[in-house]
Amino acid sequence: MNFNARLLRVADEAEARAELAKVGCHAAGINIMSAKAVFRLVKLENVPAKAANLLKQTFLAKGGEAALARGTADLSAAASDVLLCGTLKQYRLALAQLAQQPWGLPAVATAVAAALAAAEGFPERRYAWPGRELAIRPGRTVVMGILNVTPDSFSDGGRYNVLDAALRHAEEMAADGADVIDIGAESTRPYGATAVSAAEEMERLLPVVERVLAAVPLPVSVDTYKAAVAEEALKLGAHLVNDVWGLQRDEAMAGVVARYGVPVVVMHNQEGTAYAGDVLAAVAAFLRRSVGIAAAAGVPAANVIVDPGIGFGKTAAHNLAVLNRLDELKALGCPILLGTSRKRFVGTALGGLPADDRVEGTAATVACGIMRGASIVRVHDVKAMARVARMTDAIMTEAMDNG
Ligand code: HH2
Repeated sequence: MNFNARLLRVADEAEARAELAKVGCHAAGINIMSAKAVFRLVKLENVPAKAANLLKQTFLAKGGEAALARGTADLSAAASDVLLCGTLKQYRLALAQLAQQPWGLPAVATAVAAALAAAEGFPERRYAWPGRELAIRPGRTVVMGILNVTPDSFSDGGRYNVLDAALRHAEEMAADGADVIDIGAESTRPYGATAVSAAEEMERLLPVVERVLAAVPLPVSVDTYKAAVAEEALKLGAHLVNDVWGLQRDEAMAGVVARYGVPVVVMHNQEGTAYAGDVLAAVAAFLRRSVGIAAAAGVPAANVIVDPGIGFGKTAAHNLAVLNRLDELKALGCPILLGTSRKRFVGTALGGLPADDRVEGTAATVACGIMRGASIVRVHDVKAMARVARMTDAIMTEAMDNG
């Protein structure tokens, strides 16, 4: 007899409960054991040494662990990053105690509890407008189709042709399985993009927004970081704002989003590709700031979607790290949007393929991104990527009917 020993992977407590049920545990047993079946590592930055030491004692007492930098125990270091290790059960016991301790530990407990809760998934979101809706939920990835109205995106010249081509493209994406259309009029490409004025951006964007809203029964998102442009598009009836500067470029943007009560994508961005430390830590810190700016302006938490900004202020290696570790951003408690479509790092990873030959590479990023926690994928090749998304959803849910 070899007992057929296998290693199981459980992503969260719900999956642990399912495995306990398969063993045949009693319902009461499942309640007792599920939190012991999920192990988590939580990283904290810059915890003052006294607090870090007490954190370590508390976690050790519960059978967990807290790894600290050398020099923390003898207080020769002022502060330490901390790697907390434990089962959910050990966290619950430790956090209950930290809540009653000094030196800022209650705030540590609150932050850790929030990150752990977020890792269990965000509540399903359903945005509804007359005649259109958008649901963001586990197991059914949202496909956002890209509609560019930069002068070079449709090469056949005059204004009527540009509008007409844009409209046909939007209709085609809707027929191909897009759930939302993202319309942008300023190329945000980090290499060789020219900034346009708000007036020029509006002139390109608004007629297309208007026509698409009238002809395509899908929610429309506007890709702009300028509050004035977003506001004019929202007045026309656009449904979402996609800000590639995470509400941190134009300080009027958060107020506009709050006033119109629309969902907003906040994307990480920076000038240059230098990071003082870990790229994911920087992306998470930036997005946390964006979430805070949204909250302070009165945007409900349920209207915020985060995006790591693949290709923005990142080298090819950074992009791969962000994609492979995308699930770290779940700690923010928001759905994650991923924009990898045809981007340069895909071409680079495949030996230098041009933008029009990156569809398979993009497919790999979409599948892996969904498996790592993306809820929305922003893509050019809607027909192909909707299939990739539906297939990945089917695998992730072990179900064929995710519509
Ligand atoms: N990428 C681009 C533009 N807008 N918005 C979000 N939220 N996330 C992104 O990753 C993102 C975005 C840039 O993509 P690029 O390939 O430069 O142009 P486009 O995709 O507009 O054709």
